[in-house]
Amino acid sequence: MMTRLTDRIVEKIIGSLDGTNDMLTSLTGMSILELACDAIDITPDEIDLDGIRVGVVPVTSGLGIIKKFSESVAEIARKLGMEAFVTEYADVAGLAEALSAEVDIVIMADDLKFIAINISKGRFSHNSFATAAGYVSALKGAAGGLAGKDVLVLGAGRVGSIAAELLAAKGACVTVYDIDKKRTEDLLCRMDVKIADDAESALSSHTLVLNASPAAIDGRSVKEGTIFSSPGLPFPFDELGLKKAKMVIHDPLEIGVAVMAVQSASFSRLR
Ligand code: 2YJ
Repeated sequence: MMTRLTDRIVEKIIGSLDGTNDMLTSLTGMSILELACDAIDITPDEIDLDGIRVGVVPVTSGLGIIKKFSESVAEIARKLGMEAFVTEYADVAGLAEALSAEVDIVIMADDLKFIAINISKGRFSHNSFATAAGYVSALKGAAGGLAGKDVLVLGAGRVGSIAAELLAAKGACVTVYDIDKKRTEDLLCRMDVKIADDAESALSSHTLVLNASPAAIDGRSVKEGTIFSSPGLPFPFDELGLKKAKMVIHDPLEIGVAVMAVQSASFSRLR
């Protein structure tokens, strides 16, 4: 299942970017730029974002345009030091407009894919990978490293399965839960992870959780002091869960877009 952002969620992003950056810095020890770089295994001084031009193209297909989505994406790119604008036209005309303006990166999303294309290199970044990598880095920062630590991944969809792989590569001992057993079996064939039988007991035995599931989290199962890195939408926590958690890292768009934009820039702008 893929969760679609709503007008209401996106509406608040632009005005709260500085707050999001402060929140991320205090929770993870990294600003959004540092976090995005860490997610692709570079440091900010290894990349030149100066003067990078980003065109964000609104897309009307499927369920159509989400109000302020493109403008939020552009604003996130600006916060990273890039020059970004939303094209006046949508769809193919918008893409042509961005290309005519000689942008370095085009960002666009329909209901299935959300990508950033590095025009000069013809390579593209996926929001699913970027979101997984960003939230794994955030968890690493918040937990003070992941090597040898037990981490629970909730949800083995696109983001969850990539996150499981990245966590295992960082030396974490990964347990995955998904209600769909076919998904977890697929993961087992591909990587060294444990599969949990039920979410409740898995939650009650973990204090590091990467939540990439759209399901609600019952606070009664949450272990006191848990750090949640939680891209999952809608916001899954109840009051009790929030009280017991030591930290909840969550945002609707910023981390994923920041990693996607920096990764796209890295294809042509590494120093
Ligand atoms: O241009 C627009 O305003 C819309 N076409 C944006 C659609 C945004 N797409 C989504 O929210 C989908 N869930 C895609 C996310 C896929 C990657 N994780």
